Amino acid sequence: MSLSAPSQEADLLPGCTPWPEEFAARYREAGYWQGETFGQMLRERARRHGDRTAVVAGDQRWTYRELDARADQLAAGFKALGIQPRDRVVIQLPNLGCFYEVCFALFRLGALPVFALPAHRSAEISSFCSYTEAVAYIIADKHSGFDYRTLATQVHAAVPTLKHVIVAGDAGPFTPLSQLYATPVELPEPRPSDVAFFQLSGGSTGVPKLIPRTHDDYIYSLRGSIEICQLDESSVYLCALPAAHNFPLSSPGALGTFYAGGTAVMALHPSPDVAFPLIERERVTITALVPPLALIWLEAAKARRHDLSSLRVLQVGGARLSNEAAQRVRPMLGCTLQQVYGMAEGLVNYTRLDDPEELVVSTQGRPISPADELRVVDEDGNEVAPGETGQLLTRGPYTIRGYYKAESANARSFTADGFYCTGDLVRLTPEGYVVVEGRAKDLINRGGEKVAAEEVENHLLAHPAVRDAAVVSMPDPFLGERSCAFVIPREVPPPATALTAFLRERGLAAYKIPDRVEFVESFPQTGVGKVSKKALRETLTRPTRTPTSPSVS
Ligand code: OOB
Repeated sequence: MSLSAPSQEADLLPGCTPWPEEFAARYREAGYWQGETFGQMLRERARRHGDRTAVVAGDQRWTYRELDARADQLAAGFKALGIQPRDRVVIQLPNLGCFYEVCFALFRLGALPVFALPAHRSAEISSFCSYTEAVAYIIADKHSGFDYRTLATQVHAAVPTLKHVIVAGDAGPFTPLSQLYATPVELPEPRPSDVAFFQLSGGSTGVPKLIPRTHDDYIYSLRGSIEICQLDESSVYLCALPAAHNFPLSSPGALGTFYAGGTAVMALHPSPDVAFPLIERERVTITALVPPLALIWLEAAKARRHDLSSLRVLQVGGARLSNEAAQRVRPMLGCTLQQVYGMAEGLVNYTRLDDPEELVVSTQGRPISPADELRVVDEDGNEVAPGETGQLLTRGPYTIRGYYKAESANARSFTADGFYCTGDLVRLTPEGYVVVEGRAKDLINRGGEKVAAEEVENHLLAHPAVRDAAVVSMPDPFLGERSCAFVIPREVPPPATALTAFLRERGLAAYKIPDRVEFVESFPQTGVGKVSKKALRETLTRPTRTPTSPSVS
């Protein structure tokens, strides 16, 4: 445990914003940052819980000792390929058993995973790889009917820094992951205060922003989460959401489960068909879902074909869960609901497991840490009266101070005194619990999947028949929100399907393709002459496209 680390400023990865020295010192002194790295954490768990099962994936099971050894072997293999400390490596893997081996191998090497989601396509992946100057891209061969090697061929051609494509499964022309398990080598220990990996921001700008998380800050969020969610070595966590997302990774997620010495079970798909038999077989105790999936699980549980009695906690977050659905969790699934309101930038709020029903059903919880600072402000940045709704600003020991290499976005997303502007409209209850009331940021929350309006608008504007585009949310009973693109055509409007096909061809992830397209002659304006998205939203009455299920895989 190192209490007196030298100035972070000098050490942190260039392009990242350090916590001011005064705050860093305070967080160390309070014991939040304990100077531990992920590599050490796994080593220590392997020593303490060597024979316990760490990961279950399909028919494969790895003990802590095996996970530890495999991470060492893979770190040696990555090093032999030429991957260096601080090199960025984009990971796009479905919920396979090798997911955590790859992560821990890179953590040990000090190389930095960039966590992409399986739903991302060439537009997103090329942008992450070029933005971070990634040297390697790690994929599965195929998943959910999609061949990631084809995507990798495109990305490889487009990004000059990318030296290696590493494939779990049939590698085709690329490097097979299976051949990289080499004899372990000595590796220098990364600094706990340095960046460990990048999460992606749901973001509201044209280009997705990258969130640098340090060993110190992320491990603190794990410790806090484990305590709140009461995990220990008997806990069995089902990873049903995409493993790379912050929620199933760390709230408390699989990494929290490892910290506690429990078992993480991978579900390749979050549907009840896949998840329920796993809950029964592995005696799962806790899992995490986004609201539309929780609705599907509640329906499926009526059939009572599987024994779900081991499940103690169902966490729901990523988007607002209706009070009505919240009330059905215990009667239908026989477990405690925990609402989770978090963000990859840091702050995570949980309802507590012993909270009264009223708070669990109607709030999104309270922060992990006593050191989390929350301010609710009006449009001028002044604090609102207690209980009033305003934008949530936050700062604390596991909330970043800036995005990676994004000076102008940082000037907008962070206040001068380092508060992150969440873009969420919230109110605080007298107990200090957060209720999410809406959003000030230009984003569509499609059942937990975040769609930045500007990103989709920029792609639409690239179509020769489009003069202007504005993407807005429309309410949806299942996903909470879907997206609608209002388009001003240059002359004759193209068929809506031609526009959506165009977006797909540009390599945009399926969940970002507008659910509905409306052609208009002009956009309504606000008083200051900006497009009034509020007025556009109000013109929407009924959905026209057949609803699709959420693409969470
Ligand atoms: C989680 O993280 P992100 O980074 O994908 O998205 C963060 C945003 C929040 O700013 C908020 O707008 C929305 O997602 N959100 C919720 C919510 N949880 C997240 N809105 C309403 N109710 C909720 N319960 O989504 C995330 C990260 C860690 C844990 C859980 C969720």
